[in-house]
Amino acid sequence: MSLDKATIEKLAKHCEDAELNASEITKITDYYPQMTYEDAYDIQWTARKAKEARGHKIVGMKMGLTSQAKMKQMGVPNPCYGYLADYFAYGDGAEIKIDELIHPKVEAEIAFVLKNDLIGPGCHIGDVFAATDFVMPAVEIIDSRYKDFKFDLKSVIADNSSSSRYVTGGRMRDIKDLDLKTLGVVMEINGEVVQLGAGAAVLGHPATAIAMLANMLSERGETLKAGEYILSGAITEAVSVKKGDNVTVKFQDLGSLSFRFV
Ligand code: 0L1
Ligand code: MG
Repeated sequence: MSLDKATIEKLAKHCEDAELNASEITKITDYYPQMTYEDAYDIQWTARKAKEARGHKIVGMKMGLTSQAKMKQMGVPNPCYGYLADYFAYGDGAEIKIDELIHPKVEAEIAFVLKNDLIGPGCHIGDVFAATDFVMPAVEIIDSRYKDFKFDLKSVIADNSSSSRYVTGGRMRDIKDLDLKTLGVVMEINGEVVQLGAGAAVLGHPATAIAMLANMLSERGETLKAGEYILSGAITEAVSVKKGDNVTVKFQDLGSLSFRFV
């Protein structure tokens, strides 16, 4: 049985208030075990519309849980998606206020910017190559609103797939000039290497995640739009950070970006 409109709206506000106030909540399936995946995305889209109604712009999308290892670790069957609001965005050299977040973690990703809309279903990696304007480095800062990052897939979808901030920098490149599958990434925190990875960690190739996102969105009659900034999924494991930490991520062929938590 799925949730009624009033409950969807109540839960959207509950999750969004937790994000805005940096306050922990417990996973919502504890109280609504009957909720469906459609309910979970309804909650996410309701909170998204509330942000837009308050004047925020939605600047892009993210794919989450895109590594087989993470799906297995979380015991979830599929990746999930979320949206990126204007105030999530930071540039190279940024100072990010940690007090606005609960228990942030950082993960290295490749961002795609499209020159054409991508419309599912049936979208494949070739469509993504043809529609991509450029790719560039990104670091996503995830911050589940759930206590101790403990959730199930429905709860995390309702919580905008833990989306909270992202930092972008480095070099824009044509996707056709790169081998994103073998592209290496080194993450350092306070000068110490904490994670290494390659693009293949993202569903075998980061462009596969973008095709999957277009197909998932088509289930709601939505599309990926030209100009949107799209995070394709984590290349590295997510690493917890604290106030004062300096994060630098070096991307093969794409340059590097740095920022710190204050
Ligand atoms: O971006 C991600 O891969 C994270 C998605 C949500 C799950 C989590 O918070 O770890
Ligand atoms: Mg991510």
